[in-house]
Amino acid sequence: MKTGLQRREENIRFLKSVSMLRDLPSDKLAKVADVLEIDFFHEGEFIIREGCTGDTFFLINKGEVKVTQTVVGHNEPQEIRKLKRGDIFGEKALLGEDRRTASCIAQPPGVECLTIDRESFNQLIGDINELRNKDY
Ligand code: 6JR
Repeated sequence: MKTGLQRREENIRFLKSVSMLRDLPSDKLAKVADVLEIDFFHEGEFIIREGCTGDTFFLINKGEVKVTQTVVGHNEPQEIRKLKRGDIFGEKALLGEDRRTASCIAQPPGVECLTIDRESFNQLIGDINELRNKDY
């Protein structure tokens, strides 16, 4: 059984490995580590569905996520990229877009994410320029 302190230290180590968060001041990093929740998704599960509203920001701790988007002229949403450990997603609907811009689907054998809700996102990381200006 892990103690709260071990979990926090593990989270801080992970957060420092996420390039976009690396430069956060350590007091903010510690706060982020305190509010993180862990969430598991089975293979094939939609973590995010394009067009829905959303209040959650995701960091991938384990596994792979496929991103798909509706493209004019295609009946099926098209794969636009795959995301892996240390990558983030779900920032756009928290930064002004009112709807999810793409679908994010857990790949085999499943995905473990760390999540941050809208309120903590706004307080702690919503002003990171690299995140705000992320240009796909
Ligand atoms: N584009 C998440 C990953 C992309 C990508 C292009 C776009 C938008 P969300 O998918 O945040 O939920 O984190 O909207 O809260 O190439 N993602 N690759 N989004 N949007 C999203 C991102 C992640 C879905 C992408 C994404 C666009 C293109 C034109 C508006 C207009």
